[in-house]
Amino acid sequence: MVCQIIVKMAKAKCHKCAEKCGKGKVPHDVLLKLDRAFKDFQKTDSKSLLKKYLTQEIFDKIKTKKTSFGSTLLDCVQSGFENPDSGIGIYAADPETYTIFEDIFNPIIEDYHVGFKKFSKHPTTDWGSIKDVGNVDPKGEFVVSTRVRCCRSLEGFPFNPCLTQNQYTEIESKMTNALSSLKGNLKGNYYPLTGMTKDIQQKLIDDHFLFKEGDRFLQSANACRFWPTGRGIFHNEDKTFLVWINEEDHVRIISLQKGGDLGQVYQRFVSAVTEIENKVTFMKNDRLGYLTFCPTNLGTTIRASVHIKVPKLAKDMAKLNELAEKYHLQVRGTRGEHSEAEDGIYDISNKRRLGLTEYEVIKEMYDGIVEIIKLEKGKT
Ligand code: ADP
Ligand code: DAR
Repeated sequence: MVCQIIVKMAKAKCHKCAEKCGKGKVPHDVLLKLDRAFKDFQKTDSKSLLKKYLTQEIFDKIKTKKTSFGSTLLDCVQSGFENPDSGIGIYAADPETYTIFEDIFNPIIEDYHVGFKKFSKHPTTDWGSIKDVGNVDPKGEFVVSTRVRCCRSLEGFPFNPCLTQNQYTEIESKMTNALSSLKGNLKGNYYPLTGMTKDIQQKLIDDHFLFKEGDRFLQSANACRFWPTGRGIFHNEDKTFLVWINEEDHVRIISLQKGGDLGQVYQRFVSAVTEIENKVTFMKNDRLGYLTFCPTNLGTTIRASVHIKVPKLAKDMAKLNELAEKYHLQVRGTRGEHSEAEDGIYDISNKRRLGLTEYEVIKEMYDGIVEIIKLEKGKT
């Protein structure tokens, strides 16, 4: 009952509800645009999961559906249509899209999270035995830095494409109030993008602390409206604990530091997440765990990564990616996804986030990185 009230409140605020909410049909102009865009998309050589799974049959079955927030299939797939080089190609324009458009979301979720099927259920939270998580590179020979992050969406608010300008500032003030009472090594300050000088913003981005601006995939998904209103970063004194507000998701909680001590980074991460969750209610679904804008981040929403130098393995990138696949890892460039490696530094992290507990995700990453380092050492 409470959930229905919460959804009703969110819908009432959704900017789309003015024109499209309720039981109405998908507007004729949207259907025309969808048909045209899908025909063009089918002609591309896109390798995205959207291309792999959006068959004509599924398209025809779901194109006339609409959520109670007013989101259509176009709101979910337009980024993938406009950017054929997408890896995934679809976002959840609001939380209901995971159900209303399940015919396309479910196969993509099952493929990306390797085997999370339609009737699978995400496990309950289990941080595991934190003290058993160690340093992936105790001698400091390969790992430059280690980072663990998760995504959270505030209960009662839709996702980026449905947010009003006021909702961006509401999310920002709810979060900054909650963060302002953190103590000890989590104590810090909030820095809104509004009013931040370009030099300070660029330095934070270059130092891997702040999210980049103008991501074309997010822009095509209508995720950057009213920018930079409601966007910003909270961080502690030594920038080992960061919180992003209203980038791709409502909240990203991040712990990071130099070196390979995943145990220390994870300890700080778990303390931060549990402290914040005592102050703010986040959207959690019985089957999909924590709900996020992108289906790749569902479940635990955790991405644990190292910036690592593996010059011998990196001589053959196809082989390195194959190795990563074997250990359910993913290789990104130095500045994160859709970037190249600089000075031979690769971002390697767990790929799966859904269908495992928090501890299993961290363990999967730890074991994979230890194996990668062993192979790098053994390479002639
Ligand atoms: P995410 O979705 O986890 O935020 P991105 O690929 O967008 O991932 O990366 C965001 C930022 O985090 C980028 O600047 C990237 O360089 C930085 N980053 C990721 N992993 C690490 C790491 N292990 N050490 C330092 N910075 C990192
Ligand atoms: N750029 C989109 C999203 C991929 C997953 N990364 C996220 N959610 N930041 C793509 O389809 O490539």
